[in-house]
Amino acid sequence: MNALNLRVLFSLLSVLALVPEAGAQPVHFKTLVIDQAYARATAPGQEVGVIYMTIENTGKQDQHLLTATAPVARAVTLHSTHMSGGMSSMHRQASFAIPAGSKLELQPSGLHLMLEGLKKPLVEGKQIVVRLRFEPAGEVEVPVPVRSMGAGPGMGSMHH
Ligand SMILES: [Cu+2]
Repeated sequence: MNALNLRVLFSLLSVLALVPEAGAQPVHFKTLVIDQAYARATAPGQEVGVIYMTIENTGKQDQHLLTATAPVARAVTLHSTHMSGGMSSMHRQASFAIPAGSKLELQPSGLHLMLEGLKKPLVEGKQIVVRLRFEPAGEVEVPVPVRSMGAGPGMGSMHH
């Protein structure tokens, strides 16, 4: 390989090295496709954070998300959101079902993963990791980019 080819190779590598920082790359795990993962940035001292994503089950077998963990939080819980009388409230779920051939969307005002006991604030532009345990697929790590607090309903109006 001559010097010119090496230079082309290195410039390609530096472009590729930037890709993970863009985040939200789909994660393919067995028959599951996990996409559009992101966490909401948190204010200093805020103890809870939230993660959204889509989970598609392309297989012929139903899957269930049973538990999740993240190094950045003491615990990660599965939540649903309910509206009543203009107030939203969240309820802990034992699992999220992803039936064969379906796509589950975790999104604001809906299902989400709750980060509890944050060890440090979630900073916009950074990336955290969450580990998901599916039955029967098993465990997979998903990179989760942190986005600004701005969009969507704030955590301030939510109550457990
Ligand atoms: Cu919640």
